Amino acid sequence: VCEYQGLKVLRVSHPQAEAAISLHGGHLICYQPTDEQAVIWLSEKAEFDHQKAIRGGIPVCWPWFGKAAAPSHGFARLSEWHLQEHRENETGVMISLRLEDSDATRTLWPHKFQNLLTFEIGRELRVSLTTTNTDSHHWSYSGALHTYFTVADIRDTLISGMGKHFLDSTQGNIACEGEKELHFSGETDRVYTSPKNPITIHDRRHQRQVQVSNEGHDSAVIWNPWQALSTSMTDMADTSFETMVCVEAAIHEFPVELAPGQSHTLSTQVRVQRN
Ligand code: TA6
Repeated sequence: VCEYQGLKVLRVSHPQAEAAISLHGGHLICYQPTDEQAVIWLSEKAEFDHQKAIRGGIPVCWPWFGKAAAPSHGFARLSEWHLQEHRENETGVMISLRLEDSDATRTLWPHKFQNLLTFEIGRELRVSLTTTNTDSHHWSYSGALHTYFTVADIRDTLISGMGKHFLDSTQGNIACEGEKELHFSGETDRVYTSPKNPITIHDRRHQRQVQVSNEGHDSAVIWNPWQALSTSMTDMADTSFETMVCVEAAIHEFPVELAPGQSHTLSTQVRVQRN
């Protein structure tokens, strides 16, 4: 554990990969398999502040997605997580973090819970969020593993495998049917409602494909803010939209309902393949 701009960060250095995880937010901020370029994007203007979510990495949006309530995308990405377990072997490192309800979380959301967030870091990356209802009544939640991926050039990147049906957040969430491949030429904010595995990011200029396989989700969100929105955000450089795309494992359409004692796992797995 080291201090990075006032936040506690776990640094992982293993023959298979390097990574860094901030306890603020339970937020993976860097992942790079050995002999490969960075896979996860972090904004050069990211703010490392206990009151804010980090721009880039893998924000944990929980127990709601988007602006359903305040704070936007829930409180998990603003909370301090605790180290639960750490193991390693020749294939990689496993780190799990824990977040439980507190007076602060119950003011925002009146339920008892336990979240275990597990990172398996090696040639591939797997992130799993297991949510358990530790209360005496049913409750439901939604959310996302809101992964920001690095691409060489968004205009030379395409995505496949996300299905055709989506809700377009740039047009008031109207239901649309798209093509099998998504190319980028403007602001894109879509909730794909029947995604398959894997979703593939074809990063042509890096001559690689990044495969994203999600479980425990009902949707895949794909987001690029493009120029105007990037410029309006204090934690993004004006042109940094050119080197990122979010492909998210989301619980969006059908909130997960948990009875007391029940658990559910949302996960995303990331694998890089060279052309
Ligand atoms: O996942 C896409 C999205 O919900 C967009 O609508 C956009 O607002 C983005 O997430 C980032 O949200 P944030 O609260 O981190 O600024």
